[in-house]
Amino acid sequence: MGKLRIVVAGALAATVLYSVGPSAAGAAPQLTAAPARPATGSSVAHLPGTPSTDLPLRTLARKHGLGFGTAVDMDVLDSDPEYREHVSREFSAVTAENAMKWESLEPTRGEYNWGPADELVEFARRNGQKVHGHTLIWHNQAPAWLNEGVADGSISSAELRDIVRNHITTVVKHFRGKVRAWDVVNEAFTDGDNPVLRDSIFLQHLGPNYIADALRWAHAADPNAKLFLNDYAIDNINPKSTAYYELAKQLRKQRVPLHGMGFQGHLDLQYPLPIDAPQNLARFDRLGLQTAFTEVDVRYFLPVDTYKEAGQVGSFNTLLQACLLTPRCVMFTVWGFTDKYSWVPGWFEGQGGATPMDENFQPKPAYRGLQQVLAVAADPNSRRGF
Ligand code: 9MR
Repeated sequence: MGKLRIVVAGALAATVLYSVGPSAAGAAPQLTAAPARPATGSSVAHLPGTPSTDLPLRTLARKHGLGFGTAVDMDVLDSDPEYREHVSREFSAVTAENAMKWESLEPTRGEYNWGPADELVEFARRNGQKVHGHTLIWHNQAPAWLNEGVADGSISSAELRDIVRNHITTVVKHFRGKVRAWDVVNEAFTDGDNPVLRDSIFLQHLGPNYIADALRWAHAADPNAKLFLNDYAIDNINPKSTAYYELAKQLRKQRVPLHGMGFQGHLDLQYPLPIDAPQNLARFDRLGLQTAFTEVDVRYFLPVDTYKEAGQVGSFNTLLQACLLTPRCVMFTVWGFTDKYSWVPGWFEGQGGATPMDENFQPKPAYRGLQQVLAVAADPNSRRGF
């Protein structure tokens, strides 16, 4: 009777021994004590001669030179010590889920509230994490005073331009040297077959060059920060990602300081998997841009079953593999790591389960899948000889 050693990760990190019963030649060994879940889901066997997979995501990502990040909810960081511990242990990058958005930083005109954003920056410094800045210009979560002022005409187009330049300059300077990269403009294009620049107050009043201007202003405020555009539904090759590709090509040609393209990666199992993500990222890579998955989650209609669980593993891994296959893909960030705190159930009725850990911070198969890929994938900068 053999022994199969299975290390169960979790609060206790207990080592559990399951006896393996006698089996007919060629048949799979039978576990005489069945684990609570199938072994592929909750447990990781460390077998001699194989890489160790049960390590924090940040540790596994490091050998690829990849930052592994999460969005951070500052209220939760303050109130839930378990959440805090997981953020510091698992991740080498953090993105403020809301705290660096314009309405959070400047709720009243001219009065900045730096508190929660500064707290995240300090938390990241203490934990050896890099901060991904999100976001300078976005049609959502702009402050009410700005939207109202533009709508009632009390803010003119010329004044809006000054306000935008001032906002970008103030924020980027405040975090100079502390924020690795900025999503300078978020979600600039519309969806559908013929994407165009979104009809935001920025397009309406500043014209289509507002994107180039925003990048130049941000660059002047912190010449070392990497400047990204960022959007959803551009993970595969489609009209919207192609619109970004054309824009990026044009901006690079004009020597506008654009350094990276962010692919949010909000996937939903009811839609086709973006299997051509590697090819999509490759074309941005060839423009000399960094790439990153910036907000990955994979939602589905509850309750979960094994089909959905499997689909979720495949979806996370498809994006992670695309990143690892792309030389300049620098970061893979999940938009929340525990189902205890995820934006999904509040926005999509009946859907959830979108993150790699369950509501008790237990790793789901999706988490194990990410570990597997990170642990076993060859380092692209070594040993790739044919
Ligand atoms: O997760 C964020 C949620 O807490 C906010 O209520 C919401 C408001 O717009 O924004 C969510 O984050 C979004 C991100 O900033 C940009 N891409 C889409 C994300 C999910 O909506």
